[in-house]
Amino acid sequence: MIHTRRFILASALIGAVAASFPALAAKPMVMGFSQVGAESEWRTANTTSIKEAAKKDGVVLKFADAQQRQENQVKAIRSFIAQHVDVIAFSPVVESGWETVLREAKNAKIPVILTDRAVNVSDPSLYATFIGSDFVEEGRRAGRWLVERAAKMPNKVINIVELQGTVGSAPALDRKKGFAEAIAGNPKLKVIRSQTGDFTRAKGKEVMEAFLKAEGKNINVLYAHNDDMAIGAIQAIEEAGLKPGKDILVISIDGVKGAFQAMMAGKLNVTVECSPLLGPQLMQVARDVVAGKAVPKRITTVESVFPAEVAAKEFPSRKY
Ligand code: GZL
Repeated sequence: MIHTRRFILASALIGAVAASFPALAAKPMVMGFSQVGAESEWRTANTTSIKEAAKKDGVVLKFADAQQRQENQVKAIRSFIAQHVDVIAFSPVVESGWETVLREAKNAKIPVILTDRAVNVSDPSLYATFIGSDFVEEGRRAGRWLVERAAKMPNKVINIVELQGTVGSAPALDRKKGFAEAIAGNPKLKVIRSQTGDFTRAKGKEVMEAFLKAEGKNINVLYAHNDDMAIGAIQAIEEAGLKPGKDILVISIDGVKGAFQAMMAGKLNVTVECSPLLGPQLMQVARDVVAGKAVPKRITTVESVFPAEVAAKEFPSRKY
């Protein structure tokens, strides 16, 4: 009994001392974060979410923008290791080529959290968890919307052109796979051209110009792996004298404000949501990982589909 009383007294004393000397309080968690780049509205919103969540949570964030280059991400991760950060998080620009640097982090006993995009590694212990969307399902949702729409179209054949995301990235590979899966059973639906627009508006416009030059009025549908490429392509469609959303149906993914504005203008038909607002969840799971708590290996974000009919109603509540 006496021991318990002494223990409680000692704990209270330590607590009081720590509170009066902030330096003795728990030191803030230090996170090294390597971001893909600033290639799209989605990415900008993702960066804002992470920085705001770190600030709100009292996390010291060391943030590095890789400008969509894997070598810059590898360099940043090595720098975080050298700085002995508590935890490393990153959105891998492409799926492969991470084994070596992730093993270096593991050997340094620094946990790694994947956000947004997955990696292809033989040893899943190289990362603690992956927080992000199910890109295959996003592709399926885009395909399902088109299958339903095609049922009401008189066309015997519906020709689709596809703007793919960054070559080798998880969202590009998986959105292509999911869309193809969803339309496979419909003989009317044919992908006649498919090429990367690297997730940017500029490249999306450039590739759509080439599609239009080659195929012209033969194109009935554009499927873009993100809204930025779709918005760039919409400009190319208009410059070719055609009506986006009418002459060519436009389907895209992300759900950024620019897509809602295009839908309200009648130029985009549907956007499949892919939420970039991963910051709060990342900070919470990072604390759990650093504290040695068990966390799920895969944390999937919950998302919706927004057809043009609901754009005006939903737009005021959109956060990105
Ligand atoms: C998806 C994300 C993709 C977005 C693009 O989670 O990785 O990268 O769809 C962004 O807008 O560039």
